[in-house]
Amino acid sequence: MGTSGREDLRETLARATRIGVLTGAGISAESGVPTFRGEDGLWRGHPPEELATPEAFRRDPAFVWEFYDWRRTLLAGCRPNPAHRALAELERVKPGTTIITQNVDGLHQQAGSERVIELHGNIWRVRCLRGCPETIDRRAPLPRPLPPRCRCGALLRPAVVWFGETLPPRALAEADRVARESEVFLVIGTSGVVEPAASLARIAWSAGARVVEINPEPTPLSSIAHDVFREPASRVLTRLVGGLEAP
Ligand code: BJW
Repeated sequence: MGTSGREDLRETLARATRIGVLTGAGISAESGVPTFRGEDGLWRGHPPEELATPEAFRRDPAFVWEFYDWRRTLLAGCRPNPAHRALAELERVKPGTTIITQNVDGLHQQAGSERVIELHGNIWRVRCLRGCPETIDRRAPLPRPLPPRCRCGALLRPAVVWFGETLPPRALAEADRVARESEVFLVIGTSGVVEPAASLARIAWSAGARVVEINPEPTPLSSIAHDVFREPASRVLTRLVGGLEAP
């Protein structure tokens, strides 16, 4: 970790009132959720870039739904891990903490975090391609056969953001504001290759935040990080957050 010559990170965190946190698939890895670009990221030999696209869905909606059905089933058995819980605790002692997550698994909210911006949607929600309001309970098993259809007859799709699609404008605007206003910006468990999420770390850095990367592997964002922890998120976060006290 590169904190030599700098104020201890825990002291900076203790003093900070606005803390931004960008999370990616790596924070859920210790809950048993496969990451996208790791060795376990392939589904039936397909990388997510091939499945998480509107083109793939247009070509074969049943196939894409099988992928999401498999992930929903897997996620139903996953629970928040100590890293999710440490961030919920951070928000409790530092109410100016906001999580910006690329994850669609809802584990931050399950851990008790309340200020969570979901950049890429949520896998438990579905939406009608014709624009009807939500028609399937978030966690209910999908009706068979796949692909599921809305009562209006149109296809339903997962309410997530695929490549080439724009992010929810309010979520992105809010995330941009958080990045600009943060004194400390934690970048946790993301490969930092998917835009515009990755740029939020650069925005925070340009605006003067102390950027902290927590990831066992180097990423394109490592070069802007003031502090780098090459360890699993749960280990670092329990250490960093433990003992912080509410002002
Ligand atoms: C641990 C750990 C442990 C492991 N502890 N760490 C500018 C330049 C070039 C291209 C673009 C650009 N702007 C936009 C684009 C196009 C595109 C893009 O970014 N492409 C790049 C890949 C090149 N972006 C988009 O299309 C976005 N839309 C958009 O910008 O609209 C406007 C526009 C469109 C077209 C052109 C220009 C503008 C939409 C992006 C949507 C991403 N969607 C997905 C799927 C979501 C639904 C689903 O879940 O199925 O989001 S793809 C997938 O990647 C998912 C993730 O959220 C996202 C990021 O992945 P993440 O979280 O970083 O995971 P991994 O697996 O990559 O990394 C895990 C990390 O954890 C690793 O580093 C491990 O080391 C680490 N780790 N264990 C800590 N225990």
